[in-house]
Amino acid sequence: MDVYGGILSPYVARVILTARHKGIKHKLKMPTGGLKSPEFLALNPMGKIPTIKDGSTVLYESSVIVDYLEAKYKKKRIIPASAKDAAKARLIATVFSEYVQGPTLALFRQRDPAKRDQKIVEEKLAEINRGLDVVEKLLSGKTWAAGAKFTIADVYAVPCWFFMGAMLPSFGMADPVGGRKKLTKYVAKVKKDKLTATILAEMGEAMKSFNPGQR
Ligand SMILES: N[C@@H](CCC(=O)N[C@@H](CS)C(=O)NCC(=O)O)C(=O)O
Repeated sequence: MDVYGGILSPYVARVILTARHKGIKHKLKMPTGGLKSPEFLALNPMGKIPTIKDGSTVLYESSVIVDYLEAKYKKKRIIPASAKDAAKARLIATVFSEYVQGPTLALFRQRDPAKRDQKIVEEKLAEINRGLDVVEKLLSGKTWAAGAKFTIADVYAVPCWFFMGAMLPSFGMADPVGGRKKLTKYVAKVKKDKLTATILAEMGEAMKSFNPGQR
């Protein structure tokens, strides 16, 4: 399977975490002509990453790709079997994505302290804190986000955590975990586990050479 994208994208990281967890052979690469080249637009009319090519199957949108991989590769499932547990895992994933990652990435436009709109910054930080309070209620308090097993909740939470850790301290949120007990335990697990620690390190490396000012 070809995965088009770079590891720094949280959406690409979801796909890579799923593929690695399931042991799916894949190659991660940026589209040679760029995201808006006619060749790449023929694969993904949105011109975004991640996009995958798996034999004759071409797909885009990280949530769709993750669902496809889960349906195709039945081993090491990331969606729990029971309706209730599956919904719980998806709920944690959605809260991370919509209510924590969304406002975290929105702060990216405010990264220059000289041009920063402090009102927007405060609004986004408050949104993130409200999202994290919900996360704290939903977290299992066990090994992984939704329970004893790695699930879709972790696939969404880990890239989100990367951006929180990388960005929020420069906005005055020195410790995004903020004393939340289950989140503290969860972040420690994610930093220690081989699969998740590896992707966090890779995203960190990619961040070092990312220079948006040059784009
Ligand atoms: N909803 C999409 C979002 C993908 C997305 O926004 N990817 C960014 C990289 S982080 C991208 O390709 N941006 C390039 C562009 O929009 O032109 C998904 O979940 O896959």
